[in-house]
Amino acid sequence: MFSNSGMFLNREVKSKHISNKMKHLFISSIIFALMFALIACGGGETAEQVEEEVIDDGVRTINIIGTDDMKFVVEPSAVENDDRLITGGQAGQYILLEGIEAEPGEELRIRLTTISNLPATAMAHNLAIVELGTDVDAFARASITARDNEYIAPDFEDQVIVTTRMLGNGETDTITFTVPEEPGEYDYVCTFPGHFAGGMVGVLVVQ
Ligand SMILES: [Cu+2]
Repeated sequence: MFSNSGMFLNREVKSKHISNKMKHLFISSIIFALMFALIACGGGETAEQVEEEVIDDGVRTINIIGTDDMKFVVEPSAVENDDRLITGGQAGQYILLEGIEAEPGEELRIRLTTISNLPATAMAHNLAIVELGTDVDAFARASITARDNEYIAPDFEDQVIVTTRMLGNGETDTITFTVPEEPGEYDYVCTFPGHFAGGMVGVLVVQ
């Protein structure tokens, strides 16, 4: 009983202390806002605005994650924000990404991140988009022995439109490129050994 009432007392004292603190914060924030307004009136951009411009340059950006299930996936929010993603249902907390629709000549940015519990020697991902008509199965098979070339078979290099680096857990690579003008279905694939066979593949639909 005694300890209970003690606790209540303590809480009351505490809340008074907090409300004083809040008042102080409130006044401080008004002063801060006034100062900020004065600075803003002086013209020029704030650091925050400049940073935003660098990140948000208008280029459509797709954040893709490579998983230990050997799948390309995206966050559910990415699907909500971009109706040109072709998806294939739930993959744990993510959505399976089966393809990307794009306009001919569109500027596109793909940011691939690997999330894995395994070392990079056992689990790494890339995303390589190839020309129309490429035998993607042959490309993937030939790339198995191309470890020194980030698992991109040299014989197929001229058929690769663009590729990310090979990425281990926690690594990210961003590629920005111009979508081909010729409409069609361009395959993209992860060339880490076994991953194409495991379903790490998709299609860039240009139309
Ligand atoms: Cu992979």
